[in-house]
Order: sequence, then C-alpha cells, then structure tokens
Amino acid sequence: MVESRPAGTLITTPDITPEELQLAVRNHSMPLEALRYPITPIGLHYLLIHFDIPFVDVQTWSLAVGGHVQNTLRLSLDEIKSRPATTIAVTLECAGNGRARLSPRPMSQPWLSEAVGTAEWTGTPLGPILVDAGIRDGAQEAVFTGLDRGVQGGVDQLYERSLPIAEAQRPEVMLAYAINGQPLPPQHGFPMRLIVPGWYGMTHVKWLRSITVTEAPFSGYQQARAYHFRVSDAGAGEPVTRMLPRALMVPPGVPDFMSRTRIVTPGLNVIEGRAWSGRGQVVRVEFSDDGGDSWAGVELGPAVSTFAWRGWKYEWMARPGRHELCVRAADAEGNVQPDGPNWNLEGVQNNAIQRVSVMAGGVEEVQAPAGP
Ligand SMILES: Nc1nc2c(c(=O)[nH]1)N[C@H]1C(S)=C(S)[C@@H](COP(=O)(O)O)O[C@H]1N2
Ligand SMILES: [Mo]
Repeated sequence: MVESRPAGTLITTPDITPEELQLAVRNHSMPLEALRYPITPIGLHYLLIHFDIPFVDVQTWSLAVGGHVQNTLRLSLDEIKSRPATTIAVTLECAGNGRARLSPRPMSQPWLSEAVGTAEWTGTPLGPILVDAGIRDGAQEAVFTGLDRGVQGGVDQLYERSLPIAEAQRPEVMLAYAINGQPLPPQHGFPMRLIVPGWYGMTHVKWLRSITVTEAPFSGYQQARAYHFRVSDAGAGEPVTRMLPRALMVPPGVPDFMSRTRIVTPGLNVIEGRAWSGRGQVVRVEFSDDGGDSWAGVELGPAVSTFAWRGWKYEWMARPGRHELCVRAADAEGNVQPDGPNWNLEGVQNNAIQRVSVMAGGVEEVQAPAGP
C-alpha cells in the first residue's frame, strides 16, 4: 500500500484527514453563490482529477479509434474540429457529491454538496465517428481512455470508463474541445474530453487518447470496481449511471466567517437556486424553513437546456430567530431526494436534501469569529 489511509477506508472521526485535505484543495467545488449563473463561469465549475493533470502537446496529440471496428482511425484536433460542431449546456455532478456528510465517512474526495456545475460544451457528436470507424457485429461497449495515469485500489491504470454502444451513439454524446466558448483548460481535459449529458461526472472522460470498441463488457477498475452503490462487500452492487435529482439553494444573506451560519434580515427574503436530474425533467421543488417538518412548493423557471438544471425561487418570510432551511427536488421518473444520507461504502449518490442554518436578526447570537 502506498497510502496511509487508502481510498475506500471508512473514517469514524468527524475531522478531515491530511489526505482528504490534499484532495479537497486540488479538486474544488462550486461556491453555492455561483448557482445564480445559468452557465457556471469556468473557474467556478467544480473539478475532479483522480491522478495528475497531464501535460498535453497538441502538435503530437491525436485520438485513436480502434478495437472491434472495420477501419481504425487516428484523428488530429484539427480534423475533429472540422467535423460538424454542436454546443449543449450540460449540468455535470460528481457521483461522490455529498460524501463528506456520511458517517462513517468513505475515504475519498470529501465533497459536501457543491460538486456541480453547468457549462456550454462544444464538440462534435461521437455517433458519426463510430459510424466512420464501422462498428463490427458483436460490439458491446466503447471504452474511453484518458492520458492520466495513477494507482487506485492497488491497480496501476490510465483513467478509463466504458459505455454500452447504444448509449455512446445517443445524439447528445460528444467529443468536446471547448467550454463556454474557450478551448478546454488543462484541468477540464485539454485538448478533448467525452461529454455524456445526464450521466454522473465519472463518465465524462477527460484528456481522451483513445476509444476502443469491445466485444465484452469492460472490466477496468473505474468501471467494474469503482462507482458502484453497495452497502457491504458482498456482491458488486449497482453501477452508478445517471444523476439522481438534487436541488440546491444560494445560501441566503451573508455568512458568519467561521461557523458559516447565514445571517438574514427578518422579513421577506427571496430564496433562489437550481435543480437537476439526469433521469427526467425536474417536475417539483419544495422548500422548508423548519428542518423539513413542513414543505411548500416553489416557482420553477425554465431549464437552461434539456440536459441542464432549472432555476427556482421562493419568497420566504423570515421570522426573527434560528431556522433550518431545506430544499428538495423530484423528477418526472418519480425519483425524490431522501431526508437523510444514503449511506454506502464508496459514498456515491448521496442526494440527501440540502440543509442551511440561518439566523434572522440577532448577529450577536452567532458564534464569535476566530479571525482569518
Ligand atoms: N481522464 C480523466 N477523466 C475524468 C476524471 C479523471 O480523473 N481522469 N475524473 C472524472 C470525474 S470523477 C468527474 S466528477 C469529472 C469532473 O469533470 P470536471 O473536472 O471537468 O468538472 O471528470 C471525470 N473525468
Ligand atoms: Mo466524480
């Protein structure tokens, strides 16, 4: 073992470990006030990088398409850019979002609830490239391999994930080379990444170097071992695929520096936020100011795109004192958010409702700040 506390270990202390802190400072979340933007500005979008950000020389970079196909392809960035282009606003969320709220806590990137962002991705649809390569009979999956290498679960690997062929051929699946109108920055996958709208983040392989069509299900680490919802070591568990619904609010008022308690003025406060699901449209968002004892429907705004979050707002009359604000979403498929953590060994798919502690008036009652 190369680590003192390997990924997957369960931690019972509420304290963050140095290993988790190292991951947390490398991989930042989206500050929740950025929920105000329909399209997340590039530097505010969350980031998740398992290993190191690879250094890519675009002059020598190319994408290989091979495996169970008639014609092996090797495409330069210019060749990919000369193909038909499409731009889609896509909400991306890490499957581990909410992990740090589990107890015991699975040792991995310690997200609270903010591992999300919505970007306008530009690229070329993947389907026609697979058609050009000529998928042969008996093909089952397409494996997407990144340039980044590291060790996880004792396995030396390049980051790679697969999709069933039919899923890879969906019209919205693309090879993206731009985000919000800019070339991909190194941290988001320069020069090219996969975008699979609706799926949790791990599917959207960055720094793509090859696509391999296979006749058998891919058994690589990130596919067969990681990203499964399981509560015990017996059995592989359910693979993580599309995003479950989640609603988040912009924390109202202003924060107390250390406790992060929100301080609002008693009276009318307009609470706003965003909600999304990768399994169907968000059809309902509800708000509570009493920790989830009673709920009220909120006003829904239009979705930014078929594959992106929708805005919502609620006019809240704040009575003086402490409140626990909550929000929850439901989608067209009938998926809802649970009241409490959805505990599992890897800490994936924890879409428990958001809870925000608020003080209306009475700033002196908030814990005294310790200073920076
Ligand atoms: N090659 C590669 N692709 C990757 C990853 C990675 O570590 N290596 N992380 C995945 C995970 S777990 C997530 S949540 C998303 C994050 O994408 P972003 O950093 O652009 O927001 O990238 C995915 N693609
Ligand atoms: Mo992720």
